[in-house]
Amino acid sequence: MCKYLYQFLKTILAFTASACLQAPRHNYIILTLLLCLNFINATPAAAANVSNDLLKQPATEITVSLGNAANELKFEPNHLELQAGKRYNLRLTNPSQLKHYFTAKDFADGIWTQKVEAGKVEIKGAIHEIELKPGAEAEWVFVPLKSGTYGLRCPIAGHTEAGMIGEIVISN
Ligand SMILES: [Cu+2]
Repeated sequence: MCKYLYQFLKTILAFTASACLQAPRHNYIILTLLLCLNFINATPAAAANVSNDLLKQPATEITVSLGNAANELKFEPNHLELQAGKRYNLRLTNPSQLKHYFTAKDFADGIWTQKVEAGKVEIKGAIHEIELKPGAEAEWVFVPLKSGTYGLRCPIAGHTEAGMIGEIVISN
């Protein structure tokens, strides 16, 4: 139903757009239609449900250290247990003198990311890996959606091999 309406509005929009090339004063029609399309094309149901119910839920704080002050190549802790449908604030720190990555692509596909905050910057949308320079910190706020066991690693040359790997389990 919505799809038809969307197609219909798209057709009108295309038609109006060509008409407006000759009559620029009618630009407001395009604006109205665009707003309408945005409304119809709203966030996918899953994300909408997540944002409605969970954004008010206090986030469970977890801290993972990428490397340590002795420059050992490991995640501390290297095993995380999360529950689907809960909101988490994963604090990533890098107390070492080396650059590290938090790379967990399949995990990232199985969660809904609310935001990633680093310094005064806040990033919204899908995130797949985070790079932390020496001394850096970042906060990843998300809700796990898909249960499973996911691999975590730092892909910097030699780091995975040296044991900079981990496991993230999402349970229902
Ligand atoms: Cu590393």
